[in-house]
Amino acid sequence: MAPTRGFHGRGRPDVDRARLPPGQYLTSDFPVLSAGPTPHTPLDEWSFTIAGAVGDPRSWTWEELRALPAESVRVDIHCVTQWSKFDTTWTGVSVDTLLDGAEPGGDHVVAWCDGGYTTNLPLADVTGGTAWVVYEFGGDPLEPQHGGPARLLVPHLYFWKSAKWIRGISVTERDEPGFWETHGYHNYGDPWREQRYAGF
Ligand SMILES: Nc1nc2c(c(=O)[nH]1)N[C@H]1C(S)=C(S)[C@@H](COP(=O)(O)O)O[C@H]1N2
Ligand SMILES: [Mo]
Repeated sequence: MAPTRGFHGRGRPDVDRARLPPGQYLTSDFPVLSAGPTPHTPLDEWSFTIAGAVGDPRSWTWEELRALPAESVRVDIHCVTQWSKFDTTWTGVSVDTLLDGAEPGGDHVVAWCDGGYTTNLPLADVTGGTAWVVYEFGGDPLEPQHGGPARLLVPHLYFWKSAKWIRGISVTERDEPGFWETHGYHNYGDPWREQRYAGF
């Protein structure tokens, strides 16, 4: 009789360990990590702005953002507190689409949010099909606790870079560390290099 491989032993043999960055464990939950209360900006007061060091700043209302070409992606996400979640599905607008025609005049960006949270990234890490402003998770509107109405999604970096309640992206000529980056987290945050904290 052929043994049934894997499903009765310890561990999670159905999981592709190669997709799990060092020091991470897999969860099927979706933990909520917020440094402050969940903001509730009415959609008719909401806008999204590309500004800072750009030749042509631009802004969209909620309706206008929703009318932009949307993309759906399936990605793994990795939190610095060591949980990873595989195969999360999101829908939103590529940052490439938002930056199209804005003429960035710097190599860095700061994402800013309702509630005051900020996070900094190299421009190269939000362009080239690597980042989205998403408003759906798992086919449903993004829940407020997870960043709804819209959040940044930058799945190749630790999840603190995926700013919830995002309202805009400022292009900057100099790298300007954001909230967690000035509170001891690594400036870049590559989960595959375990760039969790500054100085490590
Ligand atoms: N505006 C805002 N965005 C944020 C945060 C926050 O506190 N405020 N926390 C960050 C951190 S540390 C993580 S791990 C993820 C958590 O997202 P989740 O609550 O949807 O799991 O959001 C990131 N984006
Ligand atoms: Mo986090």
